[in-house]
Amino acid sequence: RSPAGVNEKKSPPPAPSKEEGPALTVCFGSQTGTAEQFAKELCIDAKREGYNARILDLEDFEDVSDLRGGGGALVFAMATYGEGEPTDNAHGFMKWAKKAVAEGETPLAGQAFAVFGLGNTQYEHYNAVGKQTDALLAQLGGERFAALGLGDDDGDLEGDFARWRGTLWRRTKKEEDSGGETKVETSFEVAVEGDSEEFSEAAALAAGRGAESAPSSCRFYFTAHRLCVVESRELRAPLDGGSTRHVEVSVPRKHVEETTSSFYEAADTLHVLPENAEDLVLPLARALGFQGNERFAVIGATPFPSPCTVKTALERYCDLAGKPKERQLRALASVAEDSPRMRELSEDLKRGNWTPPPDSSLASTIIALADGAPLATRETRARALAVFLDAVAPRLQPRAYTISSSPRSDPDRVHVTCALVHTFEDNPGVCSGYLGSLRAGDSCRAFVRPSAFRPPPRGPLVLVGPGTGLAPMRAILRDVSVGGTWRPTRCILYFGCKRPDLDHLYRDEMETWVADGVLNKLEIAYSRAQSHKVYVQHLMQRPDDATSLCDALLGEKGALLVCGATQMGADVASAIRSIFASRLGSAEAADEAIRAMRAEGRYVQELWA
Ligand code: 2AM
Repeated sequence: RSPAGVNEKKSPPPAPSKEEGPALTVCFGSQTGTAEQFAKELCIDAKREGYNARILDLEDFEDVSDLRGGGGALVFAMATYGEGEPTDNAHGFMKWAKKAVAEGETPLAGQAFAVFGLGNTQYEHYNAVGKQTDALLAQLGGERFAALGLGDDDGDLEGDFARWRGTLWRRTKKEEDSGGETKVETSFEVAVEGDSEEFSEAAALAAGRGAESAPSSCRFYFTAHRLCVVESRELRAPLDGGSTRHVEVSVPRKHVEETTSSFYEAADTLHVLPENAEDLVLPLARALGFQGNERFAVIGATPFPSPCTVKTALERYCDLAGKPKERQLRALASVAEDSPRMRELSEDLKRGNWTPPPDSSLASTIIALADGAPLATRETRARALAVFLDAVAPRLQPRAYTISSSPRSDPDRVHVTCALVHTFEDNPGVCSGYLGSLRAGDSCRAFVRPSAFRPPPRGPLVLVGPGTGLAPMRAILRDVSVGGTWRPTRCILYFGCKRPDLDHLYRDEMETWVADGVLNKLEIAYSRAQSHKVYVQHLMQRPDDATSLCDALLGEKGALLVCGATQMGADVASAIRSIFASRLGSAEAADEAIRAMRAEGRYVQELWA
């Protein structure tokens, strides 16, 4: 997977001295927190190597002096988001870099840099941002001291990162020999009420720190709204164990009354903050030496709101569901040395004798290791908690759902259509189906992020949304049905599902749209209603469909919206290409027409792996 054509490896930045090391800045572009976590780890590595390292959230980037400050090397951890876009916090930086390159400037002349990109090979624009950053920094005059690293979240992202990270530093023999005995560094400590005299003062300080002092990647812990679930119903027949739920949550009253700014827009994403189940959190708290109801305050950083109880922190801010990683257990073992189980584990880890138990999560592994007895003592539990919260558990990330309603048709409700892979009941404690597990009367913490899924307001609209890819199409059609923002000259919908009696989502609503003239053409591909598969792209290629698609998209310059699985998106793209090629006479002309549609915002996709 290593990229072709990267420059040969140069020597790393100036050799560090142990006292006041040379400066090094680790920058990150992170959407869900993984790149940020990698950046933190790189920073810890760099300090160990003797650098005077600091972290720069690219959200805080203003101009080149932010990168030049200290004069040392730059290391970037850059995630690619959506359709090959930078993460929200990296937009400003990427814009600056592209502009400087376009103007022929070299503000980073001689600056040592290295880039690690986080991406997913399931997406068309694999690691686009990591690759772009690497190229831009070189064009700005920077000198690469390590080859571009690319991590694949569809494969082994952690492993890719570990291998790249290993090539970054020139390690001395002595440090290699120490075999990971180094003290775990954390970016904060905690004061536990009753254990520490510092608690009151720390609690007052922590309570005074709001969202603005939190890293941008977890500000949502402070700013999310508490929303009430008003409705939750199943959209599929209970025939094959699958579940797709229609969930409606309330819009905060203030936004319903203030009609000038709506709380959300059709097809935006609702980010829901999941919570871990109590029956997982309490045994974990006990494993760390707590009951759960003890209050603590974070000292020195603002990773999440505190003071809070141990139970709240484990419920809301810790991702407990991932597979346990060696690095996480090594960190925990270093602070729970009193526990014979942890000493044993530590030895096993050192000898490379440890493999994660099959089907276990981080939490269940730790609970099993504790086996009913706490891993930390009263004296060590505050440190164990700080290490667990900062160096072991990743921050729990919001789950994004495409909104399937419009503020014009549904001003006081946000609708989402969510497919559940596992139901909450099957897999208690794991949050994959958190929103779908909630019922009317429950509440959840959530916030809205704008999406790029904004078709032009006029002209013909061709909507292709099989399965839950229907969600943004429904949002737009509900808007059209009340004469909202979108007033297309006509609407064509291609929907796909397995069978009419099984998973034809919102069937009644679709029929009403047809009857009311909101939809001028509705085509449904039932993939499993006959002996061979029929998909949306097959229907689109029938001669009459191909003609009307060319008329709408080429003749009348309409927009094509595609939402659903990546493979479907790729198949639809090649169907469109061949339809256009027949009409326009060549594949080149078809490609040119597709390029023009993309450039004019008339070919919009939202695809997921
Ligand atoms: P299948 O599960 O029978 O293969 C929603 O998931 C619908 O999209 C299902 O009917 C599913 O069919 C279909 N689907 C699966 N892969 C597809 C693809 N590559 N292109 C279009 N539709 C696809």
